[in-house]
Amino acid sequence: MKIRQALISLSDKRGALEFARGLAAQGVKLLSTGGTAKLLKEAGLDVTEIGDYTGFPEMLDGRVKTLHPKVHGGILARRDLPEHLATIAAHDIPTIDLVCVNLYPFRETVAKAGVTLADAIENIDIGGPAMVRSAAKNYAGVAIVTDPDDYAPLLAEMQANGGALSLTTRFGLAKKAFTHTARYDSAIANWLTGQDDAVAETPEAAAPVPAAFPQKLQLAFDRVETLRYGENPHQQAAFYRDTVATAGAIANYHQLQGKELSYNNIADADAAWECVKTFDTPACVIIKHANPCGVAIGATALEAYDKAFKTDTTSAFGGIIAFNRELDGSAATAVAKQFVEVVIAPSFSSEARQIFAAKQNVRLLEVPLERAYHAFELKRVGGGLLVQSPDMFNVQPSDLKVVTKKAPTDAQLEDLLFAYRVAKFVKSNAIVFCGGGMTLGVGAGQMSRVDSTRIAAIKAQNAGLSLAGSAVASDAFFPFRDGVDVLAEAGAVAVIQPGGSMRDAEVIAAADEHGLAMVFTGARHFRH
Ligand code: 93A
Repeated sequence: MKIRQALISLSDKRGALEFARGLAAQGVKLLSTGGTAKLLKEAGLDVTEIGDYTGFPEMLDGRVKTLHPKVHGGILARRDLPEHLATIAAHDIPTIDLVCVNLYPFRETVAKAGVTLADAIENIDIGGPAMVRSAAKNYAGVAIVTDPDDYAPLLAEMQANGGALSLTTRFGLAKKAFTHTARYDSAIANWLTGQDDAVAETPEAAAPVPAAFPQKLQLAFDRVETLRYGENPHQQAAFYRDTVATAGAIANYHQLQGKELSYNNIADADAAWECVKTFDTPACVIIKHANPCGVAIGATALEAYDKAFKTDTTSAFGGIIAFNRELDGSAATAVAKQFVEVVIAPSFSSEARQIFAAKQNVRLLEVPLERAYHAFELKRVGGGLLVQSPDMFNVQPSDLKVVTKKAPTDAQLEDLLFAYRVAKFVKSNAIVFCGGGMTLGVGAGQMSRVDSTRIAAIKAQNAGLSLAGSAVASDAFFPFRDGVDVLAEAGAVAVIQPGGSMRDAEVIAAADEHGLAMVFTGARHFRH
């Protein structure tokens, strides 16, 4: 289908001129709205203003520009129906074959501090989405362009095809276009439902800060890939990415080599990546079944890996390993000795790439390292959705309160902070023994805290690691003194926990009895 006439109406004018020039060069007639027409005319392009085209001026402060039968008739007429073509001809309506639109910046407007309801309302685009939807509905005869990144490839396709775009291309553009308007309406619905009803009375006053959780939550995700199966082979699965990308998130991965990622791979890679990102010094995290089975910091990636691996050499088999530094040749050599499913790092040196080239099954994921958080965490429950803000508490020395007679030494303090940061990523009830910047024993996912403590101690023993002099973190308070008794017996000398139990006094007394140093953080890290 050859493009003869195009309508261009853009708020985000990035790349507009080059696109319009490219269309004009291929003999396409250009129609455009006020601001866009001005830009194109100033660059010397031959453009018809929409008001001149429809015979109606843009009116009502631009609220009505393109809402006219000459525009929508020219877009919506079915090219395969002679009656439609006769009707538009009778009304002197030429067809519009390409529509290039992006919408008033609603999202950007409401993101501004002190935005008023009136500002927000004026930035609700009506004519734009109407054209986008008209053109997308009639993709059989019209191309709808909503993404500046598509300009260059579309011009190239037209160039190669005598000024035409294929049906497949137009169908792809239509899908994108409906996603564009769906997201736009979601943003409006989310923001408006977050507003207090009282603002309707005084729309010129700054609108209240939108509630984090609007009454109606509209979410939009883009499918990244269909997965072979879900948690188990009899379950279907796919991976979706937030339409508004979170910087530094696992969904931004770039796979350098290896087999297709599985559902469990992605879930574990996320756990590994989120955990390793918390550390400033070189760190390594090894994950199995969503729990860290070894975490360590070191002077280099290699040292961090060696220490993390030592925590639990048995469980590390088939693990997911993440680094917060470039994976260099020496660390790669060490990692490649083990059976590993996925390795994640901000980058891989060429030496590391070569070492893994001999192990093509290992999946290597490069993810840009940034410590941003997504806005919501979601958990599906029967017939509904649980939504929470992410756990952004990252314990600092100033949060700590010493509650025992003994205070931790500086070295113990370092290990306590490390242990608590790891405990945040261990399924509750979490108990994490640490020493010298590495995990020594991890007790995860137990229904009782004392059992988690016992398991963590047993695991350290199995790994041949001594807990004498160790620091230990508990992700939530000890409800009874029994957990403290077990950890002291295992050899721990310092404890970090949130505090806040009815029996804190009993727990602190037990710690003093054992000669332990105990600190409270004031915030717990449940993880389910
Ligand atoms: O105010 S509108 O809802 N009414 C319209 O009829 C209309 N037509 C196009 N907004 C309308 N537009 C929007 O104007 C487009 O979606 C685009 O974002 C913007 C481009 O305006 P200008 O070319 O004047 O900068």
